[in-house]
Amino acid sequence: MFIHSKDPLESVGGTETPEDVYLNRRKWLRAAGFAVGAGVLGGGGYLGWRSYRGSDEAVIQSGRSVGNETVEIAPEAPQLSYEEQLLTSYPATRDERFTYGRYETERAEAARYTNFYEFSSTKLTWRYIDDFNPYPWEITIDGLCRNQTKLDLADFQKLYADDMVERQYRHRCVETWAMAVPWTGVPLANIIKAADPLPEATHVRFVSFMRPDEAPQQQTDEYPWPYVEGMTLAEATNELTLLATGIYGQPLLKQHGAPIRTVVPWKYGFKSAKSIQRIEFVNREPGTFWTTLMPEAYPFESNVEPDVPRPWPQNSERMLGTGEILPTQLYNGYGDYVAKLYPA
Ligand SMILES: Nc1nc2c(c(=O)[nH]1)N[C@H]1C(S)=C(S)[C@@H](COP(=O)(O)O)O[C@H]1N2
Ligand SMILES: [Mo]
Repeated sequence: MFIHSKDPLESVGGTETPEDVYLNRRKWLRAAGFAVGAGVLGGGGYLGWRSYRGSDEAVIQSGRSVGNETVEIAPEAPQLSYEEQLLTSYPATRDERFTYGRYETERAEAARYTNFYEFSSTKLTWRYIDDFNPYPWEITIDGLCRNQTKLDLADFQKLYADDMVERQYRHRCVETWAMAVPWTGVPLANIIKAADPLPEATHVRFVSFMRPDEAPQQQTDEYPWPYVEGMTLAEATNELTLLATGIYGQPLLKQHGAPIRTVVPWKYGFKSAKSIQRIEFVNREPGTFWTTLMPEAYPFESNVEPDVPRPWPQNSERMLGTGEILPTQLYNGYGDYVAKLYPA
């Protein structure tokens, strides 16, 4: 029997129900290692928002009145901390077009069974992730595009505040486990549009971080670090593809790929790279982490296809938590959105 040394949700986050958004925010900040409350803010300075003494919620409301109460702004109030700036994006509006068609996976079940090879090749990556410090974070968008940029994550969230959505998606790992979880993020198509790719750009390449000091498995050369993934430009701009910063209405737990990752729900899970630092437009199919390691099992395209063994059978899947076995659907059930990308 395995004895857990701590709660997987502790690696950032809490166990509250959605009603406790206020508490959630405080807990997330604490779990992320940040003191909560007035006087400990600062270090931000990106947005010039003001905070109030004694009310995080007021901080999040950024200078407007809260409920019926008018709250006074302290004259020299400190600015929002970096993490508090990130929290202002939650919760995002739910995109009601997407439903699971099955039970939502419990937050703790998803959090304690994750693939994140930078930290461990077991599923208990939350036990190996304490040294990972994803804040602050910069993301570079470059390669074959007209508007190359380097964006701080808090600035990114501010820039795309109106595009942030919550979507309930099914997730299918090639190992045949599956889950159904709500992601918060921005459709990648919006970011690609802003980058304005050149006509010769055919693919998008996603590069995760390289920090051997924080990620134990990056100290070995068993794997081709950093983790790299890729998609065609058409796949990357499909409306399903998200650049996600959150899960279950909160910023991503570290083990889910904090602070920013892709979510590509019609492909096997490994196509959704975690903790991305660079998005690059290229003019050929890029080499990827898993294709480099095992090309037969993990070809570049890797759509969910129940009739194609990879190399083990892929026609059924096991839900995290409940253990329920369900039949696997072509494109993970997202054919209405993506079948057009793959004409027979
Ligand atoms: N950087 C990085 N991204 C990664 C992985 C990884 O090991 N490293 N594992 C992938 C695999 S195999 C899956 S199934 C999903 C799992 O996402 P989750 O752990 O948040 O459920 O992340 C993918 N993204
Ligand atoms: Mo996976």
